[in-house]
Amino acid sequence: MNTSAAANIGVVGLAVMGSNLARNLASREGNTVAVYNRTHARTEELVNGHPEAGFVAAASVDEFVASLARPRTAIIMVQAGAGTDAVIDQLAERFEPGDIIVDGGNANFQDTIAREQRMAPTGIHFVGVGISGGEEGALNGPSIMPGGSEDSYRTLGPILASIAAVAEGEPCVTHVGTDGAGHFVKMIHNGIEYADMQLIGEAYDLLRTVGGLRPQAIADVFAAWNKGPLESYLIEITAEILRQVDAATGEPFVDVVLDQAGSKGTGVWTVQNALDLGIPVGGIAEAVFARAVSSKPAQRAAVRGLVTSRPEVQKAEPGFADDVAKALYASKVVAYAQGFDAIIAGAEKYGWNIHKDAIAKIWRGGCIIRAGFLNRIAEAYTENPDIATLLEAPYFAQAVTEGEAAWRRIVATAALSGVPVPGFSSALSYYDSLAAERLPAALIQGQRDFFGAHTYRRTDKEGTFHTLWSGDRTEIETEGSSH
Ligand code: NBP
Repeated sequence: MNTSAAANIGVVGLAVMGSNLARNLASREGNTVAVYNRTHARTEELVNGHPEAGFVAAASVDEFVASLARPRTAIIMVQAGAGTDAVIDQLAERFEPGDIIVDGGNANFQDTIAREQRMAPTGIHFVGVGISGGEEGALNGPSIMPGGSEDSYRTLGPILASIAAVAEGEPCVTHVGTDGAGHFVKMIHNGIEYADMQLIGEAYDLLRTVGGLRPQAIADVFAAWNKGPLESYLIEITAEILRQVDAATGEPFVDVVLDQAGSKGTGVWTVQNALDLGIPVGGIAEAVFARAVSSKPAQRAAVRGLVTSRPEVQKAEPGFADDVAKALYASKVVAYAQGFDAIIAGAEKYGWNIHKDAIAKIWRGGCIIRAGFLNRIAEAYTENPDIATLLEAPYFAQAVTEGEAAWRRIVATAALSGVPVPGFSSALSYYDSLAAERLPAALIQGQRDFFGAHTYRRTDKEGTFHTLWSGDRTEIETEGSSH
């Protein structure tokens, strides 16, 4: 076993993600990679399977730590939660001030903030890094979202840049912000991914149910869309999935898959945190809920059993697929606008100096939501970092305005045809809410004042007011405000 302090970087946790990341690191010029896994068989499997990588294998934590050159830098790729804490403790016992512990797993950003605080008195840097792109990304180049201190990024940055995906000549990595910023932005990335997938699912459903197209034909539509403004990895793989034929039955693959979507939790975290931050992320929330609805077979069966007739499916007018594309694009702009709003609010709350354009750029490669579209977002935020919403950026404002009539037609057609489009319709309602001259929130304020004396403000003068609803219904000005 080679345990001389020869490795400039180490990986702990050699399941699929850790193994692939270690191989990616080892394939880059100048890196010597130490590897360790709790169950040694996994280490042996990796090292024996990839002699070309020149791994420095360790059979114990002590050996692993001894094999790292100073400042020691180790990336943890174990199951998020208790496993991560166990490994942090093992490394922290042996590391020295200036050494760097990186958590590359899918940690909750609040845990990352707490872990960095716990580590701070020791002088050991703790860095939470969001890594997106699944196993393939880990091996060939993921999108990387590091948090942590500026100081640790000086050492870590070049290593991460060497393994990141490259989009238009730029590595898909940027120092997102301090402590939990990287894991926060990774969480929002996943939330946006949920929304994007749901919207694509709705577009497929409309093309099939209203458009009357077979999966193969819909695959052609998606492949054509992938050559225009909707170009993205998710649109590309959707075409491939729709083309797939089940070998056992000869049916389209999509028809033999049980229609109950699973999830691992980052979408839920995004919505929970957005709720805490007071940021409307309806597009993401509807996507999370749509998966939950799909996975309620008893409720679905109960209502299906009650329904005696479904609405007549509307006739698809010429240009229907183009309308769906426009509705998809406009809804997607809304979902991304909402995601970026959550990032902006998180940055304000947790004190992160986040560059929105840089985040859009690092999502252009390596990750699941990679798309040319992100260039437009980067441009919008570079041009004016202070826009109130992405919908205000000239490019997106024009795209949404141009697609608006189609968007409305599609949501109306879906409603009349009984095709569920929670993503499309919630995005349109969000847009209409922002665009409305007056919202019924005024009436809600009246209700709140009526039953709870919550007070209200007026449109025509400053101050806070309450109507004496159970008295003579005159208005009084009140001290302070609880509106
Ligand atoms: P898993 O999440 O399946 O975790 C398995 C690894 O954790 C094994 O190496 C296992 O060691 C180790 N481990 C556990 Br479990 N408890 C441990 C403990 N108490 N002490 C030490 N090691 C422990 O691995 P994965 O699927 O490769 O994912 C790794 C991380 O990457 C996770 O945080 C995951 O959420 C994240 N991830 C990210 C993406 C993405 O696209 N970014 C995709 C998939 C996963 P053992 O071999 O001894 O059991």
